[in-house]
Amino acid sequence: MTPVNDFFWAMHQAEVSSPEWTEDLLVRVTKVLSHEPRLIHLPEGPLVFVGDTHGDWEATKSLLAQYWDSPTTLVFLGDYVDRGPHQIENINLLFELKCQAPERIILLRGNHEVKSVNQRYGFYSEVTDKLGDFTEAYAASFQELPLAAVSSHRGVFAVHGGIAEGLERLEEIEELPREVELEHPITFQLLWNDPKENIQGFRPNFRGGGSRVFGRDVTERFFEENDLTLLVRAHEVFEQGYREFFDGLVISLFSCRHYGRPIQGKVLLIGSDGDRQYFSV
Ligand SMILES: [Mn+2]
Repeated sequence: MTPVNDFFWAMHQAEVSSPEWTEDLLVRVTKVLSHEPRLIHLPEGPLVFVGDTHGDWEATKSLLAQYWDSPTTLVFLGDYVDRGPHQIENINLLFELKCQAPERIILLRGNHEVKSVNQRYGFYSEVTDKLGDFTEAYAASFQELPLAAVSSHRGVFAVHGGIAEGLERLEEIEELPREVELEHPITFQLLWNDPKENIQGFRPNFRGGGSRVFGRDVTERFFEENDLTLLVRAHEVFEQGYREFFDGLVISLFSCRHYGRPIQGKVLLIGSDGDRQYFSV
């Protein structure tokens, strides 16, 4: 395990969200993320997958207290900011850990790690009010976040939204550009699409903007083409913190504890041998 200093356990809200610290942090994390591939290959040890946290800093701290000292790799599926009560604290804490132990914690990009979305859903006003002129620096760091992860020996694919129409092979993700906005249609779908029961193929999604819902048939075809058995994704709120689609081929996670109403946030632990367990946040 990578030792981590006591910094974040003792950290107070004022420190984690100070302009001085943020300025230095965003330079450091942007550099670290710029060296990561677009598709992360996960190690063979246990994996903890975390869904949307949306500014629930307390949930993130609780997860870290539970799992940081265990031999797991933490895979966060995106949507760290917007909506919740402590967005700056949440993203800054995760970014600091990414700098300290880049192999231990994987931060995938969600559809809320995007400038135009942050302008609409609260993050930019929180940044401007509390920190000052940091919106461009956050946007520069967000465009470096990897898009997806794969555990080859377990056949697990992880991405914020889901599979994308037009994407045949996982390796194609490695060539997707680093963009402030999600202009590439495959990138956009990876971060915005949703699974849907009882449909065939890809269909238009009510979320708009070129997003789609995908059915079981195209999921199975993508799995076969890429030697996969499971898709772990986030992006949708469920009261119990998770939902399984297509008889367990797709697992959707939501890991913050409120969304205008109380939610039972969940994370998913997948062991080295592929066994799965849900835990409360
Ligand atoms: Mn989302």
